[in-house]
Amino acid sequence: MNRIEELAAQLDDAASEAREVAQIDPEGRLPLQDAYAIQRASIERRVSRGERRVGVKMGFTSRAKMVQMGVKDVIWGRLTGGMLIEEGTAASFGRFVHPRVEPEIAFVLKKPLAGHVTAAEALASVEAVAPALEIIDSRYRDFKFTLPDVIADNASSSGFVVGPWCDPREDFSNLGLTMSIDGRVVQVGSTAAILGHPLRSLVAAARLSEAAGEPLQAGWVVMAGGATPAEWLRPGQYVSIEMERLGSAGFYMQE
Ligand code: OOG
Ligand code: MG
Repeated sequence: MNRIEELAAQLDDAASEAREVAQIDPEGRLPLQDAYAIQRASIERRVSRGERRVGVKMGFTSRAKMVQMGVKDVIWGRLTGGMLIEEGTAASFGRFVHPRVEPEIAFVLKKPLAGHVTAAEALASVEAVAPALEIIDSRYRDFKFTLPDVIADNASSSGFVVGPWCDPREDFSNLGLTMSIDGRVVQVGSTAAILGHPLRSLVAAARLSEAAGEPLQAGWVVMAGGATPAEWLRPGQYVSIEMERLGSAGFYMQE
């Protein structure tokens, strides 16, 4: 096994066993290309166990998230079917290391989308948009990482919940949203916090995934990134997002 595969195995094992590991690059010296190669190899391991690639997640697309985690660059990760938590169902707390949750907006594509595209081209490829929640769960001790660390760890992706799919002709550039835990509002924001317009996140996803040789496919989901800081999750909680016009989505964190 080469070094990239070794680190991919380490992170994949940590994720599947819900076990924390030490940072792999605490000084942040690893070239980003190598960090993405580790991510790719770790997802290949999941796919070889039978998980299906279902899309892409974007990270650090809002200032709130950049400030919370101390990272300034937009990153991306790979989504598999094993990460999907059906809306309204329960996820088992034991499957996570130290999970957090954040409110997002999701796209599902009706056409492939690749390379340098305009916002209008991106919109034309969208089948539907939905309010969504992402469960992030860094595999690193204390949820602490450098940019190469978090890229290698598939951008902390661990679970995602998608609400009702809505017509993308609805103007979703600046929709108010709240995230609630056990009925109490814990975060308030807007979809405009995501790069000024969530379509810009889809434009970036099209460019980055094509550059990695894995262009966005029809049927894939793209998670645009957290609109507010993330909140810690605890067993027994019910978490929901309520988004203006698009509706709501939620899940239970089971003991
Ligand atoms: C990294 C993932 C960032 C987002 O939506 O900005 C992310 C992390 O915060 O652990 O998912
Ligand atoms: Mg996120």
